[in-house]
Amino acid sequence: MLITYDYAYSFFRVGSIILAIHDARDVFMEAAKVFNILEENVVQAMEELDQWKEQLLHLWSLAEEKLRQVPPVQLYAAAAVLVFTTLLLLSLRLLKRAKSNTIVLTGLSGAGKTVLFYQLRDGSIHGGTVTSMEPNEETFVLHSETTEKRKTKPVHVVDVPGHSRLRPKLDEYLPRAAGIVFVVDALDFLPNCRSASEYLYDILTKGSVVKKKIPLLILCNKTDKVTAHTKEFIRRQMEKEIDKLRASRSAISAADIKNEFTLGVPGEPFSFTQCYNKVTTADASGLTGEISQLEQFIREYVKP
Ligand SMILES: Nc1nc2c(ncn2[C@@H]2O[C@H](COP(=O)(O)OP(=O)(O)O)[C@@H](O)[C@H]2O)c(=O)[nH]1
Ligand SMILES: [Mg+2]
Repeated sequence: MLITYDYAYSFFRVGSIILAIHDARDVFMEAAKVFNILEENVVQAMEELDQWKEQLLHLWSLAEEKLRQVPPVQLYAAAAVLVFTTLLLLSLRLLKRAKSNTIVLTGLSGAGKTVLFYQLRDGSIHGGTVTSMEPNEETFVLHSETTEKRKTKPVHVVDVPGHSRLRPKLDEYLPRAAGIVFVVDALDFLPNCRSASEYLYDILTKGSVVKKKIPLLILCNKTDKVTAHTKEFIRRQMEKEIDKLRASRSAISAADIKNEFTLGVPGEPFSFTQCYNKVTTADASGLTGEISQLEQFIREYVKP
């Protein structure tokens, strides 16, 4: 872009400004070196500094002269392009470094995490599922995006088994997560409501989740079956269950401070809207591949 502009607005003039700015920068680099010498020999350094000052002034007058020859419009255009490109490059670099692309799939065993993992990766389920005892993790471009022409950013998906012995594993992944997907079995929901709510409560009160405000999606899976509960029902039931948990947990917390944060507003019935992080609900069917709401959540927090 800089080169195009340069060419459009007579190459050598703008080029000479950049050269002048570049040379002026060298002076600062040298000044930094001079600072080192300063510690050993102050007097000598002062002399050198004076020399550099002279050269700087000379360069400045040179640059001023050159700048005066260039029409103001060209000057502004060149300056604007320079500032704009620098800012753009800087912000791109910062964004790249800061953004995580990890999505953590969690929830009780049998909720359908592993099936969802394969649907996201392959768009199909490998011949049946195995009861995994190790977290399944991989970085890939979502299957539904593999046919797109434009380049998309790969997502690092971790499927952490819900087995209670493996729950400490979750602590390794949560701090790095861009988003958490809490998978709930909508078919067999009621018998598991309490344990699912306890698990969710533990996640929502973790310091790493609260401080970083990691968004969480409650994904009601297995909606291909007509007897599956609705996401509204599941949300309400879990809110009620967490409300009960809140009372019992705060009663024992004096002896066993396990949860780093408390949830909700004291004296008010618990609602997910009171959470520090954003909690939303969605439907899915890992079995039939209806995972568009899940993919939407992923792409909201892991930009393509
Ligand atoms: N009907 C139905 N069954 C599902 C669905 N997703 C998973 N299952 C079944 O639920 C069981 C547990 O799935 P799995 O992915 O292993 O659960 P995980 O323990 O959370 O990883 C398997 O028998 C799957 O076939 C779904 O969307 N619909
Ligand atoms: Mg699994």
